[in-house]
Amino acid sequence: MEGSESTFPLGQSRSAWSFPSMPRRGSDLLFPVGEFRWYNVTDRWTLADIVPGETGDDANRKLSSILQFVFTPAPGNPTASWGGFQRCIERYGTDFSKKTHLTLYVRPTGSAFEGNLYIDLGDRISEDSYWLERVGDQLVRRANGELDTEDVNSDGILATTEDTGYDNLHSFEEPGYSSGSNPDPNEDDYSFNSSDPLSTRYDAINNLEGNGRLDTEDLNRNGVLDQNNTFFRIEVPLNDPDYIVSESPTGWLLIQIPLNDSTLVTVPEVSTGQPTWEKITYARVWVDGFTQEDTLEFYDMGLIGNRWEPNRISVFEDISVPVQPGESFTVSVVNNRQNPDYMNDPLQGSIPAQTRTAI
Ligand SMILES: [Ca+2]
Ligand SMILES: [Ca+2]
Ligand SMILES: [Ca+2]
Ligand SMILES: [Ca+2]
Repeated sequence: MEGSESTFPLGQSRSAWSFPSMPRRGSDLLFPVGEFRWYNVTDRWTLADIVPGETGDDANRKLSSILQFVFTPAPGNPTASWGGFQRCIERYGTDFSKKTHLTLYVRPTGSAFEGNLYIDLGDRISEDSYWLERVGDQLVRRANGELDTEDVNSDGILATTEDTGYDNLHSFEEPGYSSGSNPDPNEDDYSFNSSDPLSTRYDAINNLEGNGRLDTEDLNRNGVLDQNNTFFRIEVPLNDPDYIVSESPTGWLLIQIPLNDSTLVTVPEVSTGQPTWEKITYARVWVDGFTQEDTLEFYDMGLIGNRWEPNRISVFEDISVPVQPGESFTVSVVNNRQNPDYMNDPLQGSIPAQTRTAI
């Protein structure tokens, strides 16, 4: 039964994700947004660092797809403060009804262990994102109820004049601009230089002006700012052994959550309708509960299921032991990565075939 899982990756490329909308009902005072950034680190981890016992050909090759998320909670109310990132998975929705688990490798540091990690999945997640907007003299990270887009002529194509950030102003048009002392008044210029020191290297990597992309809040490209919420919320426990499948010496956790776990998978108050797994359009990854700046790293985040359909199992009336009330038979998938105690078929001849037990 190895290799029979089908996986839908949520994606771990920086550019696949955008600024998030507010994940809870509430005011910015009660639930203040923090500062955050996300980006790919390419020279830090190998597969063997992440997956205990990995010995394949690529085990010691550096991975290029680790998604690192740094969150700095708001100083006034750090543990209530939130941050995250979100995306459209598939603009008309994709069917997860055959999926059974959320799976991800995650590596928390510091106060992230005590924080909360959530993954929201649904047909509708508000597109009205929190971005650093000029309000009078101040720059405020907030959502404004309007569709913010660089695509001023709505043709879906990036014109050279459109790569301005959501303020629709080039830096030299922003209030207070001075080429020497204030070159980016609205603080939305993209920059990345791999030779910069780590402490500042990623500070402007999520900024939208000059990033070479046509950015828009209209993630599903339907021409409007969708503000409805109909989604499932999956709480990802970072310290509950019931859900931690493996832990590497370098601190990477493999966590799997059954989608039918009613404790961790809920429909939150902010959701206005009953979501369905048959149509998932958006994903939002977010945190709260941090007490200070800390980091979460992600690898292989996705939905898994297996190709057997539980309801197609039939009972051989004559030869089987009758199924007792409360008993059920389910088919699940094992592999040597996510089930470290599972061994492949023994070497031929080591066990007489007729005594083998099906796994
Ligand atoms: Ca907006
Ligand atoms: Ca700008
Ligand atoms: Ca842009
Ligand atoms: Ca839209």
